[in-house]
Amino acid sequence: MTASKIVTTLAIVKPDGFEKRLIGKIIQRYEEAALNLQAIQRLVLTRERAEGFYAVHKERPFFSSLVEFMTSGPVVVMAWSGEGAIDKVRDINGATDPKKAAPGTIRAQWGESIQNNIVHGSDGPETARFEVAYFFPGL
Ligand code: 3AN
Repeated sequence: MTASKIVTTLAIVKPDGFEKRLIGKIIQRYEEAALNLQAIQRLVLTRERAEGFYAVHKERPFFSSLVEFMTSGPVVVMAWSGEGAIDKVRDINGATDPKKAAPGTIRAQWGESIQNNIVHGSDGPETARFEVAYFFPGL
């Protein structure tokens, strides 16, 4: 028997997802994938906190617009754990560009653009560790 590896990942309902009242539906998708909610908080990101979170993108042309968007309204940050949690959340979210996202994914269903794409999910083990600790240092 292979030992299963439980990991924790960070998901965010972005301001567009909050405004569209999708929090319950998004949580339901993750729960249906047998993921376990470890922590959750509703907050409005300050510019500094959003810039720190997206620091890896700071040289990208879309950085200031992304920070502007992420600070434009409330977000819900969540830590989810389970076997393969990082990939599961990304599969449920769908591709960054809603037009390219697989049918039935959150972004295909509700995303409006590459930037306004409803949800965030950590993209790998290192990022997940950084991002979970960024919002939930005790976890
Ligand atoms: P993902 O969130 O799918 O891992 P990343 O990490 O490449 O995508 O990008 C982080 C966030 O930056 C995306 N969720 C999206 O909101 C925004 N973003 C990425 N690429 C672009 C782009 N070309 N134009 C505008 N915003 C973008």
